[in-house]
Amino acid sequence: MISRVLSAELAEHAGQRVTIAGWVHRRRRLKSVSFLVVRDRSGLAQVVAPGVVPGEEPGVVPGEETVVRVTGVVTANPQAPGGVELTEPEIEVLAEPTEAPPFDLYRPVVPAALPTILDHAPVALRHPRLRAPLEISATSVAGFRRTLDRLGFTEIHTPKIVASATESGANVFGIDYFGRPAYLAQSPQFYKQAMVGVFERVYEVGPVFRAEPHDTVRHLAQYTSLDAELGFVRDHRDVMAVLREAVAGMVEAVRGQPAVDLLDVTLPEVPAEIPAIHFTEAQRLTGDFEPDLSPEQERWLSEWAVREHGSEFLFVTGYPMAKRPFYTHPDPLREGYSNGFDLLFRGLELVTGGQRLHRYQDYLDALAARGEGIGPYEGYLQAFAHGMPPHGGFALGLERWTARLVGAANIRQATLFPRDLHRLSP
Ligand code: AMO
Repeated sequence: MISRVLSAELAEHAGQRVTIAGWVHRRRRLKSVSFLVVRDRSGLAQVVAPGVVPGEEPGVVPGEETVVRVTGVVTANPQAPGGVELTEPEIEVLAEPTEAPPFDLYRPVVPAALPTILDHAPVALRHPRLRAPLEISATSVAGFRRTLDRLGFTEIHTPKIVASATESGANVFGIDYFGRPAYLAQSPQFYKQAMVGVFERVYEVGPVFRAEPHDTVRHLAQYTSLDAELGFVRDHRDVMAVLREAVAGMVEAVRGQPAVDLLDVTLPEVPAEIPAIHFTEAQRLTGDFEPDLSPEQERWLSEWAVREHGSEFLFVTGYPMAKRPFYTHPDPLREGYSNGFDLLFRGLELVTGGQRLHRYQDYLDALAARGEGIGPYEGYLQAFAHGMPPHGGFALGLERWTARLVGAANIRQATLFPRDLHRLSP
């Protein structure tokens, strides 16, 4: 077995004969010399081969996206990536592409429009700038997990095939479950609450499904939800404090990551206390008194928070009960308003959360008030029948987070194989 050296480690092997492996990122054939840039998971390595010999087969130096193993001598060259290159190479082809890439993957900026990129995602994502948001997503999730682990949360994995809608009946995908109607989970909401009765503090990172009929730059039909739920809270403010820690942990996790530098991402500062305004105040500031905030209002409020508080994050608290799901806890001091909040980040709703009802009778009353029977909720209501502490939680949309972080205009630029109104493949 030949031990493989990664391109990022080459400099440590100066003077030695080593083997690298990866994809031909770029081939440049000149008369006197040919350059082969090999891409592996850690970056790029330059290989210098003899030039094109007249009459020789062009296939001697393999073309772009050929999978190769190259053995050569690590030689200093200040112009090469990492300051070294491989000379005197032996090149072995592991797999030859049967099709040319849809566009040149070696160009520093992607020479294609988003639909082309998405149509060719399995190969397009090999471009360092296209894969970078996904690296940032992965690290963000690691930071989320690390923070909540530190705070005594237990990670859970809940069913994605469920018997009832959790958020609203409108945007739920129905499925045929062995002849019975069922749904793809819009949220782990009911299960994360039930699990507060077991672990007190839980989180989940998983897919959720929304039959979103709108074709927008911020909605997907499947996205990754970063959910948390915790018991023994005073009210929603304890949930907001945990969310602040989770977001700060995500920012710290990505700090210094090569993908962050590559995309020139400006990381936000997470204030020790994120500014918060009441929903009615948000209405007054924006002069719009609709019972929900519009995307324009969210953008305006975000800019206001930067101006007034120097913060790219803003909590809006106390959303009207009428606009929140039945499990929402009302504000005991303000009729018609809730202990629910949203967190806005760079002009967009990033998180929804709040305090929940925790008494069994309150659930019966809330469902009755909405004209719903308890039938589909029987499993969920077990938790409350058997005693639940005051609790609350939140859900953060991972793709929205990454898109806002990297400044992507469209959420699909931060989504692996997006599912939307039109897209089911690749
Ligand atoms: P909500 O439905 O507001 O709340 O969703 C929470 C967060 O998920 C993201 N999000 C989406 N991202 C991409 N495409 C979509 N279609 C989409 N819909 C929502 C947003 C949003 O803030 N159960 C509650 C959460 C809770 O109270 O704990 C819920 O799911 O970033």
